[in-house]
Amino acid sequence: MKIGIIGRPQAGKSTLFQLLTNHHAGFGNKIQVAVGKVPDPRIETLIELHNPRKVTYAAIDFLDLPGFLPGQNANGFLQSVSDVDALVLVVRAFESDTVASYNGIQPYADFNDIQQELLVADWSLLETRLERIAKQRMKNPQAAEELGLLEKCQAVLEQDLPLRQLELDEEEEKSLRTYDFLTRKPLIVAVNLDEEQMRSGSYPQKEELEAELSRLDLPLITVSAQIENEINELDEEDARLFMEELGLSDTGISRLARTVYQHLGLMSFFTVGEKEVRAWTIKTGTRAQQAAGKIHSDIERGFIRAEVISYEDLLVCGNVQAAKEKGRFRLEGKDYIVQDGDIVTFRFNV
Ligand SMILES: Nc1nc2c(ncn2[C@@H]2O[C@H](COP(=O)(O)OP(=O)(O)O)[C@@H](O)[C@H]2O)c(=O)[nH]1
Ligand SMILES: [Mg+2]
Repeated sequence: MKIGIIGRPQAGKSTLFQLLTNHHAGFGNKIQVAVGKVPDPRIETLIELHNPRKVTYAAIDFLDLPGFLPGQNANGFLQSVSDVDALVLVVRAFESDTVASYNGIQPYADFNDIQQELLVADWSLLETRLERIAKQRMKNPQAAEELGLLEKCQAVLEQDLPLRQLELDEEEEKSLRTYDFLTRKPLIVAVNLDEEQMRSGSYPQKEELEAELSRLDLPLITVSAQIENEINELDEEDARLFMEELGLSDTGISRLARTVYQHLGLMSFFTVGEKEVRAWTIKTGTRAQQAAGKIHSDIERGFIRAEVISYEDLLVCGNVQAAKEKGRFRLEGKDYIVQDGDIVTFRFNV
């Protein structure tokens, strides 16, 4: 999974990128890519239970993008990242005498402006497509169907709403994906706060921003990218105390990862053993045989059954063997819908 970090210059994108990936973002306009490990307390417990030689967390690729400016062609700007699965839009709320602000401290206005620019980009993309299709209509029987779909998009954009708002069936969803509309991509807004705002829980334009995001059904998280980077440098006990004092119950990456998973309908199952404890990311509703394919196509092809213990049952029983003895162990077929936290062993034959 790939997530692009966008926003105005000096919003704190690179600082957030560093927080998420522990990777120092360079200067300049180069796009940087690094992996962020998805924290999961369940893995910590599985490590204690199995003492594995290797641990693999779920991971998200983050892209640190150059600051986005008004008047810039959003489509051109984001073309290089059209394959991202979601966007995180960083808006600045933090006050600073030393860091010049792009346009004052107005997170709601920043969100709105950028959203408008993305809508304009989708408009122009839509117009190009419509023209092309109008020309093809005589020759191409599929064009009529596509035209219908694009007209649905048009109706949404005409109301100044993002294409995310459009409800589509699976078939339409698939054909729309090839267009790479920007406002169709899942979007998470991250407001970057300073220490004072983190403590007080208030920042400029908070009410407007919250109201607008809830109207659009978009998730909002607050981070304090710089402070949380500083916390990362502390030893565990000091970090815990500092976070407690700030009223932070969880790290920035935990909060963001949780929001991403929820919003994109993702979940994790685990494989465990002495060799490796590992988290695997799947879409909610994935069948056991498909889930096996995450690990290896051979396991999917030669799938016989899945041996499943729920995470809670494993905790209660202490280990896999005990769970088996207590009958907290299930044999599931290929159509079993894998559940969040399932500990799975696949039996297969190739
Ligand atoms: N005071 C303060 N400075 C911050 C905060 N977050 C980022 N900065 C600083 O703001 C400047 C711009 O941040 P950067 O992450 O490079 O912004 P980008 O242009 O969006 O990538 C840097 O000097 C950061 O150290 C914050 O929460 N408080
Ligand atoms: Mg930057």
